[in-house]
Amino acid sequence: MKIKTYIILIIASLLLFPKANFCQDNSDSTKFQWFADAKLGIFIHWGIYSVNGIDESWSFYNGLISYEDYMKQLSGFNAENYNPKEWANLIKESGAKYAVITSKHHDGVALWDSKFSDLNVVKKTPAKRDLLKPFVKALRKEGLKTGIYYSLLDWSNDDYPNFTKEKKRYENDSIKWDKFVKFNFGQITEVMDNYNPDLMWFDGDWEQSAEQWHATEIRELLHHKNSNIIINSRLQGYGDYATPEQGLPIYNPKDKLWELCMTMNDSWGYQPNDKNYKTPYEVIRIFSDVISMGGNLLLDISPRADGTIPEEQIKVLEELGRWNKKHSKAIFGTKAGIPREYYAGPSTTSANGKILYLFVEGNPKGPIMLKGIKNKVENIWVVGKGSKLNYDIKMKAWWSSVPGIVFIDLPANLTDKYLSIIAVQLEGNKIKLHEFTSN
Ligand code: H79
Repeated sequence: MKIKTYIILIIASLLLFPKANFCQDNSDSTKFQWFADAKLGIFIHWGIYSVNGIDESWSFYNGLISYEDYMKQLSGFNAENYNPKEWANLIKESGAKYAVITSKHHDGVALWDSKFSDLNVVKKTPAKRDLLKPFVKALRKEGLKTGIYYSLLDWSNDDYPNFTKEKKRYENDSIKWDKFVKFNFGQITEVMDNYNPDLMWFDGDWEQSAEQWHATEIRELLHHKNSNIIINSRLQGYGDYATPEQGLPIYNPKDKLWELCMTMNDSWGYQPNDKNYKTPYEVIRIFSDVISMGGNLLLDISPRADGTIPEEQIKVLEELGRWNKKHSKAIFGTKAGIPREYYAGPSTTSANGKILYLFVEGNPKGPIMLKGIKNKVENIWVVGKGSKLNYDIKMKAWWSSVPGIVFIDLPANLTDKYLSIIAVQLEGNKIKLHEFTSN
């Protein structure tokens, strides 16, 4: 092929695939290790919307309340019972390895004393202090990683084009837009300088393009401040990991880092009328599916305006913590499990590839079935309990390469209150799956 043809091909491919979906640099995998091992993070939506108990920012955007009335909530946001040490301790006890807190939602109300806008809790609410600083300190003391949520869009800022669903401030005004971009860079820099987060969780990117946000420069700024920072996907293609919201993937989104963010009821912020809480079992069952597919769960809590956490949410975190503690080996630091064709339930594999963890729902009447595993079984036991289990290998024909079916006997007293986990130790250090086409 002539050089000219090569050049044309390269240019054509650059035009067709202008950027990778994610910017994650795989050569730097150690940087992402803590995140891949963490499995559970706690999301915190705390803002003035907790005063009336209404939708965070969206309530005025969608016209459920006027902007003026929404902002009246500023006077009720007092944080008078806020105990960041207790928050961090509760998060630690849940088994989570990181937390992500809203520093500023789409309503533009910052939880720190921003030089770039007076619309912050220090200047405009009776809380009168930086609410992020003591929490970040408490997280670090507990050995937890710090994530900061920051909304790229700001519906309160006069230089930002969008105000509500019905009303835009302007269509094309490059002077105003440039002012807004400067403001955004100012606040992002403040967040980085004040809290040096391990993880930056952007939101609201959908309203503008990567070019308009100056996404590459935002990414560079973050890396300049902290070369180890991890960035979620909501930077118009310039983040590190996928961020599904409220939607549990059906199939394993293989070969990429991902994190499902999910509410405990149906609201991100505190809404006392919303009683549609997932039960501890449901949360644990969803969490099991997430880690079975190699992802993380970012589970939301929503403190009240005074800084207390609703009892229903504390209960879920405590139950989750109890279950995580008992089964920690099968959860933290593991990798995705095997496909459902091999075991009809969630599963994970140990980092060294020697142990397969099978999650057992309910109280099965008979033995559980594992098929298509070529490795020899060395040992089987109940995680968190230690009791060894008997098993039979059936259908193993000496002349066939098809592995036998492993039937594992479960004791009557097996069941955890939520999900039990069975460890299957295998020979070798890599699980070898048989492809079931034919023998
Ligand atoms: O902070 C919480 C929510 O307030 C915020 N993200 C979580 C963590 C959030 N809510 N909705 N969304 C993010 C996604 C919004 C999508 C929509 Fe649209 C915006 C639906 C309609 C307008 C994007 C643009 C999808 C369709 C058009």
